[in-house]
Amino acid sequence: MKFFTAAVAAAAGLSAVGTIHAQSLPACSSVYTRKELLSLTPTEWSTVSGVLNAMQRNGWFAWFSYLHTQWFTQIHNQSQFFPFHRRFVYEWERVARLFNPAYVQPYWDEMRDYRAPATSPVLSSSWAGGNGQGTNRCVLNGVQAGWTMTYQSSHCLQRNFGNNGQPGPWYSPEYISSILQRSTTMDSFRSQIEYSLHGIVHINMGGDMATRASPNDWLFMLHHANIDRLWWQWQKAGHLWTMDGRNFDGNAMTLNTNIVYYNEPVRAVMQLGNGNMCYQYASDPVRRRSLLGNLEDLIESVLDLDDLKEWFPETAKGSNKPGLPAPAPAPAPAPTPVIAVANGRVIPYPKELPDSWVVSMGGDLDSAHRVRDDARKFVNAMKKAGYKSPI
Ligand SMILES: [Cu+2]
Repeated sequence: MKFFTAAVAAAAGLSAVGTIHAQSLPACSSVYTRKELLSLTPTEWSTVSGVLNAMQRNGWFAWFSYLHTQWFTQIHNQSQFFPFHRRFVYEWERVARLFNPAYVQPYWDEMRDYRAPATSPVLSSSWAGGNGQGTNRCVLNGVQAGWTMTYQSSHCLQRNFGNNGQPGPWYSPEYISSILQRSTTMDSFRSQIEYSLHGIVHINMGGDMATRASPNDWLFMLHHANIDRLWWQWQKAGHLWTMDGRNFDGNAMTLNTNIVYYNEPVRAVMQLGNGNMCYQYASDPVRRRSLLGNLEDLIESVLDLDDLKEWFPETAKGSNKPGLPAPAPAPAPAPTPVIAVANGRVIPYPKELPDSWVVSMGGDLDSAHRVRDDARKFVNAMKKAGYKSPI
C-alpha cells in the first residue's frame, strides 16, 4: 500500500508507550474518538443513522457481508482475527465518513450489560432495535427497522435472541479484566476473547448475527468496535507490538504478515493514533462506574488477593493496572449511577457457545471448551472469595 511505504520512509514516530519505536508509523495530525453508543448526543446519533440509511441504499451492508463471508475461514480462529477485524471496522468507518465526515463508529459496552443484555437501551427502539418478530424474526424497530437485506439473498434483517428471548448472561467486566491481565501472548488473548465475549454475542443475538453474513446487522460494527477496544486496552498494557501465533495458512504470524484481503502488513494497524488508524476510544465506562475508581481497586479492597492472584496477576502486583487504563480526555459520557458494593451481586455463569455452532463456523472445539472451563472456574473462584460485583 502506498501510504505504508511512504509512511515508513517518513521515519518512525513516537509510540504510545513514549519511546521511539522503529515499528511506529507517523502520529496522526488529528484523532477522533469512538464513543459508547449510549453516550452519543442526539445530533451525533442522527448523523450515524442518516449515514447507515445511505450506506444501506448504496449496497454497503451487502458488500461488507460479502467480504466477511468470503474470507470467513481465513479471519477467525487464528491470529488474523484482531488485525483483520480492526481493519474491517476501520474500512466501514472510512466509507461512512465519505458519506458524512462526522460519522464515528460507536461501540457497545457489552460488559456493562452482561447480566441481561436484552434490557440494554442499546437494543431498544431508540437505538439499534431489539429482537426479531414473527415467524421470520424480522427486526421491526431501531435504526434498521424493517430493512430488507440483499446478501446472500433478499430477506428481512433477522435477530433471534438466544435463551428464549432472554440472551445472556455474558461475561462480566471482572472476567474480561482477568483475561486482559493474564494473557501474555496474542494467541492466548485471541482465543480467550474470540471464544468468550466475541462468540456469545454473535450466537446470542441470533439471526443474521449468528451467520457468516453478520455485518448485515449493524450490531456487528458495535460489537467488533468493542472487541477492538479490548485489544487496544491489552496492547496498551505492555503488549503494543505483540503478534504471534499462526496465520490461516499455518505460517507464523508476524507484524509483516499481510492482513487478509487488504494486503497491508499487520503493523500498519497496530498502533491507534498512528498511520491511518486516526482514532481512539473514549474512557472506559466500567472504570467510571465502579465504586472505587476502577475494578482492580475494588477487587483488591474486598478480597484476600492470595486466593485470586492467578486471576488478577497485575492487581496482585499492586502497581500498574493493565486492562483499565486511565480515562482518555474524551467527551463527558452520560452519567451512570454508582452502585454500592453492599448491593453487589454474585457473578453468574456465562452462557456457553453450543458445540454445534462452533463446528458450523469452522471454529476449534478444544479452544472453545478451554475458555468455557476457564470462565466457570473464574466464577467459582470469585464466589468462593465472597466477591459481589457492583455491575
Ligand atoms: Cu468476523
